[in-house]
Amino acid sequence: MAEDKTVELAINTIRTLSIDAVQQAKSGHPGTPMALAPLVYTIWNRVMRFDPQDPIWPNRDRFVLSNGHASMLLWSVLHLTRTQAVDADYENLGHPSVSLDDIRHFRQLNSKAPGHPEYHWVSGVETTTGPLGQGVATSVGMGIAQKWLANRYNRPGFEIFNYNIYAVCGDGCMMEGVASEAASLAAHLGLDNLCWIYDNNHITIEGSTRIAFTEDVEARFLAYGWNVLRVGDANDIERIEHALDIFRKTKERPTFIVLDSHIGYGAPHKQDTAAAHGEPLGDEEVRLTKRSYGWPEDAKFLVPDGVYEHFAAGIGARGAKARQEWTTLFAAYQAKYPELATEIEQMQRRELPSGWDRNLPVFPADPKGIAGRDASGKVLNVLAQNIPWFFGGSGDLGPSNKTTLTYEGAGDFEAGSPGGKNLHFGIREHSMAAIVNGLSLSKLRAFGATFFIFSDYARPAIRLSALMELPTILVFTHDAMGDGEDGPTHQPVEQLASLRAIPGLVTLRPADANEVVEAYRYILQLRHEPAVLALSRQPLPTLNRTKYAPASGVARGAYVLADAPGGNPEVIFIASGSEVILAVEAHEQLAAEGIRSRVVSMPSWDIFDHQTQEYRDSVLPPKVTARVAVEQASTFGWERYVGTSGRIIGMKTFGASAPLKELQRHFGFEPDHVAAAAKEVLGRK
Ligand SMILES: Cc1ncc(C[n+]2csc(CCOP(=O)(O)OP(=O)(O)O)c2C)c(N)n1
Ligand SMILES: [Mg+2]
Repeated sequence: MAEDKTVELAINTIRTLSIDAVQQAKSGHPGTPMALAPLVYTIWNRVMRFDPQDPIWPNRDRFVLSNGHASMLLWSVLHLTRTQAVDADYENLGHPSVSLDDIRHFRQLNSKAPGHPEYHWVSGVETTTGPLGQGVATSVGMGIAQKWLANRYNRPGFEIFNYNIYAVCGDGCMMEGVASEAASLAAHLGLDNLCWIYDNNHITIEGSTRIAFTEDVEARFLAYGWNVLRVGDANDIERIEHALDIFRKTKERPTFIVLDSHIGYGAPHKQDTAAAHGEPLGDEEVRLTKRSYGWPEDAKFLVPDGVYEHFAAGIGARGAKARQEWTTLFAAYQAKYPELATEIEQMQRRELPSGWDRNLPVFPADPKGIAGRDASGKVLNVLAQNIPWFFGGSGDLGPSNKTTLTYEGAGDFEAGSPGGKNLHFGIREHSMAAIVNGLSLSKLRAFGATFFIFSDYARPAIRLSALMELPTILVFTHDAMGDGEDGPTHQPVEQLASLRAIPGLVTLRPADANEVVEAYRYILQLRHEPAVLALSRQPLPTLNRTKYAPASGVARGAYVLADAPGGNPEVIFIASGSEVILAVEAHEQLAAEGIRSRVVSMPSWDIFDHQTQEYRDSVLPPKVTARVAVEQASTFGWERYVGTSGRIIGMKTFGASAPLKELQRHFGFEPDHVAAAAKEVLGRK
């Protein structure tokens, strides 16, 4: 009985902390934490193997709050379990991740209880959520990661990786397409380490789900091939625990638990209404709600005696024991399998193994050249052999993206072969990018691939990689009008500008095969930034690097590729990707006419912008204002480099369906046109 009382007290503490925090902030979402407190209590205190003392222990179970608006659930439980804070260097900081003071300052600047769960800002958050559907989709990447890690590292008697992933979601997540994509793949891959719990409360912001969402969600998940369970009362923690137990015993299928709940549970006037979703309850309703819980009506941010101790005795004790057992096991593993243990440690710290860049190709000068995607394919195959935990795949475009790992033993990742290094995402670009995030959050080095135009289908998850500071890699091919006849639906125009606008995302568009190699060399060394590669479909001449500057300049974002005599140009060409060769040809033409020009290859704006002022001025001397930028993409933003008196040869419309040569002529991507633009800015027409 006393135990029951404490359980109730613990659950009501989660509820009332959530209510008080939202009320104090005058903003936030109280209703769902009130309804799901028993669920979160059960997962955390009874089931999860998670040690609050070490929230980054590699074999911990993962908890994802996909309905991120219910963040107060997470702040409450991280606080009550006294989960510790860890910094970006993976050091334990010796203080709690979320203090009661943080909760009092919910949604205020610098509080560790922000509006939505933010990985990297709050220890114990496994992934950033808020854009609905992302959390569950990301959890599929975590499930794939666990399978891959177990396959590579577990040995008889050494279950180094056997963790599970719990993801909580709501009607919004269920409506979002990205969740459907991910659910379909999760079942195909038989991810029995994955459990989604669906908060079936029939309420979203506009009211009852009757207005827009009347499908049979259970039938849908059955059809995907999930193990579908139902708990009819969100307050019945025994049934919840039982369902979670069935999940852990179910093999070869992910589990989907439908949980019938009442949003705003216990609020006499707001329960089961949309008003409970995203508004403070109001002082009077707060009092009445607390009365219904048997809580002191005027107490605020109250953690009753015994509640911290109750969590310490539950998840605290269970988690500490599990971690200590694992640590002992890992020490024995280290003695027996030192090389594998070293890999695990390097991976956890996002380090690269020694020799990671050996055998990277060097491409000889060749006027015919090689396509960016082909050079990329060669590099990927070398890197995947040098770095065991580097792998990925495409959204059904492997043969076009040239991302297939073809070396002996690379293999396909499938339910029956979880050690394969070729992932097949199917035609699901959005969830592909979210899954790559999940793999990266699990410390694997992962890439996804598709046509550049379909980066738009992946963009929300790419944005989250940047927000989370994850070193993910997206390989986008067919970066401009190279696929000519496919026409404007397949020709990217605004994609480069739009990706360049994402803070912290490294965007690279290499000019030839050796720039592709250097781009990968740069990207692989990133630990906290995602990168996007835009690669050509068509062959690009491989520049003669004895005549022109070495491709290692890529690491500075932009570099002087060809210069005027004495480094004293009258006019500067700036170009990226397939247009660099146009600038080089224009430069040679002008030289023959006695006009002094410089060619700057600029594969990456963001890398260049992070160089010293001195370096940037040496590449683009401020006194040389005659400048021409050439890029087969939206002209948007190039003014920053060419200034008000420069010229931009780019796209102001969509493309068209025609052979590439004709398109290049039509849109002005020809050396003569580029040279003429230079004369124009010099006033020498
Ligand atoms: C992609 C996306 N679209 C819209 C929103 C805005 N939004 C936040 S919560 C919400 C309603 C969610 O309903 P549900 O998942 O059922 O949550 P509940 O109110 O039941 O907790 C919406 C539309 C969002 N966060 N993400
Ligand atoms: Mg709902």
